[in-house]
Amino acid sequence: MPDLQKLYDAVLEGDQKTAVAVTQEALAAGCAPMELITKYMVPAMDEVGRRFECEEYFVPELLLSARAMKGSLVLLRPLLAESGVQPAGRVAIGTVKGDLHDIGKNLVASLLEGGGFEVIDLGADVAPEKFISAVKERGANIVALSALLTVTMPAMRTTIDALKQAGVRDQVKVMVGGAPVTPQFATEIGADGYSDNASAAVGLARSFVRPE
Ligand code: B12
Repeated sequence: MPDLQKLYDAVLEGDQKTAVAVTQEALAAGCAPMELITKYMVPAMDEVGRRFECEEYFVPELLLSARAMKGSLVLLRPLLAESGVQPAGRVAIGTVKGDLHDIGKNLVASLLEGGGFEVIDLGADVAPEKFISAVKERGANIVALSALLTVTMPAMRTTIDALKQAGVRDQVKVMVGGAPVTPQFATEIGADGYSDNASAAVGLARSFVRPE
């Protein structure tokens, strides 16, 4: 069994090569992908955020840690999807306009795929029109919006308003999330649901398609 503390350290130190190597070893030893994410990788990113806040880390360190985390997620993502059940619905997911943070959004997308949803991943910095096209042209019945910056939270409201303007708001359920988002904010902007983590996001999406 590999020393999983090394995975935590590799993400914290932005060492993508080691993060990927330890992930590979852990998977070969039978570790559960979700455990690697929740027990080691997410806590490491939390510590990265803490260091950034107290100015021990700066943007280059954030980028390196994000890159290390993404490197591991490339290996883990298909395995999360494998646990899938019946296709449950089609989710258009993206980080809202102006916001480049996509790690949490990617995690939510992976777990939704794992939960049997078809996922249309629109990426980061997504303009409202792209969500509208995903609903109109690709038949998304759930729209999932992520924001990590307080200054981009208003873009969630703008996106929901744009869905209304385009006449498609009634065809979809909208869920929102990301570190600064609160349940109260979700209600204020007219979203249908909020969750503060990726696995609860799957439960939320299920409640939209099988509401009983
Ligand atoms: C990595 C990181 C970056 C990387 C992003 C790389 C990438 N590809 O994502 C880089 C270096 C690019 C970056 C840039 C910036 N960042 Co930054 N970044 C972070 C950091 C350290 C981690 C974020 C992260 O990935 N967390 C891990 C994931 C797993 O958690 P999560 O995103 O919250 O997602 C979970 C839940 O929220 C939820 N969720 C997320 N989305 C959704 C969506 C739905 C629908 C649902 C239901 C749930 C859900 O589920 C996820 C999994 O459980 C945070 C600090 C922190 N600890 O949050 C700062 C942070 C978000 N960044 C911050 C800042 C200020 C910036 C910059 C402005 C810095 C600068 N001066 O340039 C820029 C902004 C660039 C831009 N326009 O977006 C601030 C934001 C402050 C604020 N309140 O607005 C933070 C909080 C750091 C801080 N404490 O000051 N950043």
